[in-house]
Amino acid sequence: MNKKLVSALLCAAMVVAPATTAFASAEGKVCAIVTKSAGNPFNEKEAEGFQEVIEAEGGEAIVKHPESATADAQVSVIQSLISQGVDSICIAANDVNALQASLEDAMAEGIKVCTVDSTVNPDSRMTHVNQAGVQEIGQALMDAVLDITGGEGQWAILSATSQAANQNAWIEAMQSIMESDEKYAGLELVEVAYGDDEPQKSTDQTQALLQKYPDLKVVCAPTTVGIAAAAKVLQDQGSSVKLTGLGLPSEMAEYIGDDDAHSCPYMFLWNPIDLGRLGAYASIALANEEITGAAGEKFTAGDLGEYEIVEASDGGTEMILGAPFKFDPSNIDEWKEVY
Ligand code: RAM
Repeated sequence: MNKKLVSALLCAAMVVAPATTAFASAEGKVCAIVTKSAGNPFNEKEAEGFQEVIEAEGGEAIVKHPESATADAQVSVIQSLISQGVDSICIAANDVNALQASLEDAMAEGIKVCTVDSTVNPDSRMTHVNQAGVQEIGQALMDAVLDITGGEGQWAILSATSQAANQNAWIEAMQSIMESDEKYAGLELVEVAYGDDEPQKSTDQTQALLQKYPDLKVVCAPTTVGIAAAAKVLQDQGSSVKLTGLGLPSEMAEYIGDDDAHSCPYMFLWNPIDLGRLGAYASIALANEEITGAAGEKFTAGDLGEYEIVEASDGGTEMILGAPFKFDPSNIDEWKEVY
């Protein structure tokens, strides 16, 4: 009898074994991604990577692009996801603090919450999937401004929304880098303008900057929507003002060049599809309780490899996809086909 029981248990263990080794699978899980807003190709690519991984791992992916890049629009999406009883929410937040009550409600219901791209305060998330280190992005952009201005003169920032945690963190990093070293002393940041990640508003804001500051040398737009709008304004007008920032190669290829005919000598970004993929793997690992979001935990993100959760500068935790990548005339044609 005992022998039979033992062999039955062994058989059961063998049947169960593949399921446990495939512990990272999303089978039976409903995993949601909430982006900043609809109509932004960066967000669409991020969601595409997320959906691909969740579905490949056997789960159900829900993709939500709120109509506008506001916290209110995201709160109502979060509330409906809570009532649907999803297993996880991965969100690119439009505000650091305004989502706290709804994300805490979600976590109280057992829904695993992580942020991607743009984070919330540490109490409102389990961990953050960051595209690159804040300091690294700030440094790359600040050095680009220094280089493209020729070391001195006026420059302006064209950002996304004034509440965007990611853009605000990068802008703060740029400002503190600028103040920390004498080599930036000749640079004057004249304004931080906000195009709200809307093409028309970003276009209007660029035109306003050109009118207000006739001596402006460089615009730095740390947003893919802003940089694409500004590139078109500057290039169409044959302006001598140059542009850098964070842009999608597919949208920026026609504006990248070293001569007067092109508005942007070079810019940076990371792979938004991989960012969504990493968000999906993190969501699956959280939903399976393989990780809790604590610093020091490690997990395997499919073919992206192993990631470690580390302390973030806001007191919460994060994982970092990689370093920002530079796009210039030498590589833009190759990358414009990819994302
Ligand atoms: C825009 C969004 C996004 C940001 C990129 C660089 O598409 O604001 O949050 O990461 O730019």
